[in-house]
Amino acid sequence: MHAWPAPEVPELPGRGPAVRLHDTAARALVPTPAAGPGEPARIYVCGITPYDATHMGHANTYLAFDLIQRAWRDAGHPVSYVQNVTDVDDPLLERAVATGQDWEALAESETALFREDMTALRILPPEHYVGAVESIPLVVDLVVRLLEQGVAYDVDGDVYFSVHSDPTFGSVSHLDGAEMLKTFAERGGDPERPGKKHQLDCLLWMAGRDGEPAWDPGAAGRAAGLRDGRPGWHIECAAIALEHLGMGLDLQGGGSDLAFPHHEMGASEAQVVTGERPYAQTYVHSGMVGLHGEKMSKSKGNLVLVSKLRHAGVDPMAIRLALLAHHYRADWDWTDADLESAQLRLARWRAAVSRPDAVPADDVLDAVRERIADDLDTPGALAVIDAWAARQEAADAVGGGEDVGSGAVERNTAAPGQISRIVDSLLGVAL
Ligand code: 5CA
Ligand code: ZN
Repeated sequence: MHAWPAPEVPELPGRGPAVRLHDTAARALVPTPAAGPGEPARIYVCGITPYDATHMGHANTYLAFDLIQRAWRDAGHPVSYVQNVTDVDDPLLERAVATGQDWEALAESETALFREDMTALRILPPEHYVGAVESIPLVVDLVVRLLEQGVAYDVDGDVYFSVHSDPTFGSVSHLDGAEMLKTFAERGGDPERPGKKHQLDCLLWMAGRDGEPAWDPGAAGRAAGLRDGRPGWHIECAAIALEHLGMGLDLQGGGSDLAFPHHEMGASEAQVVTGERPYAQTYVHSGMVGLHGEKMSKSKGNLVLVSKLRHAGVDPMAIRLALLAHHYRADWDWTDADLESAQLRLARWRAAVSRPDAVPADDVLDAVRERIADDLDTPGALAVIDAWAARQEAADAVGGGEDVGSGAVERNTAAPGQISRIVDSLLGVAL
């Protein structure tokens, strides 16, 4: 699958500090990537299930992982970035049936819209953008190996993974047994299915259902007893990440709704199949964006869509700034006021950088770098630029600065460009 065009990321002078992020598994801030400057950083971020358009929650999540990569690059790390598209799964097939569309056409058109939204928001694209359907041979290979290891089993033609074959199962999300069961049932799991060895065991391979697409598992798959079918959800991401990044990747990312079961189970599958650990060195989760007190979700339909705002003429950079005003791990509700204050801020910043000279910006770069490296404190980073803009406005108020006498304010011609490059490179906002 192809991704979307990459925005330019201006190089900044010097080098940013090591980035510290909150790791869900460690329950603490940790330095990322573990390797020193110059060493590559490997990141896998869970992609969309393309049955509806990009909403503010998606945008907020992909923005968080875009900012991490900008900060890593600024700290001297080349980045390998992989993202999937869950282009076959229950919710997609159900939506296609409900709306009378062809499921493939639905997946294709929503993925195309997602690419447009990501491009408009200046989100860095993955190096490998990989669909579930095109990854079926990779999934089959892992399922066959898990069957051979005796940690997968058949239930009426479907294949399940024994999650407790991983002795560290549970160490990503730290939920207790009761919370796991409840959350598993809410997020696509089937704890009550008869024939499973343990309620939490998850689907690896689903035999084809009437009227649903199914793929031939190939000779090795058939020899292992697989019927025509399709991948389970968690193994899809494990297979794609192992193929393109390998074990011990620096960061597995997604929204906080993916910590359990998705990232917990994917990690266990990868760790058991390879016999290595950890699957990922850090697990980073963004908060949930809601609307009117409820998590924004395609299934509930309470959506503020990126494309709808764009088509109404809203500047995507204002959308980006509206999201940046919240910490990436916060859960918050989108309101019109978020967008209005972002539009004011964008106009103010643009006015401040569009003059031939401005108050010096020498201390701004270090301050923004320091805020971002501290678990992506974007509200703090915006405050640094706001303070510079306020100094600029105050300088204008004391009289244009033409004559630098007592009480007048120093200006220089480099400052507007410096600020534009910092804001572009580290925050992704084109002024
Ligand atoms: N295809 C799977 C991941 S493999 C999936 O969860 N797709 S999704 O379309 O439902 O979500 C895509 C990404 O957006 C996930 O990282 C998810 O955690 C995130 N996300 C979904 N809803 C919200 C929300 N309301 N706020 C923030 N992030 C969200
Ligand atoms: Zn995933």
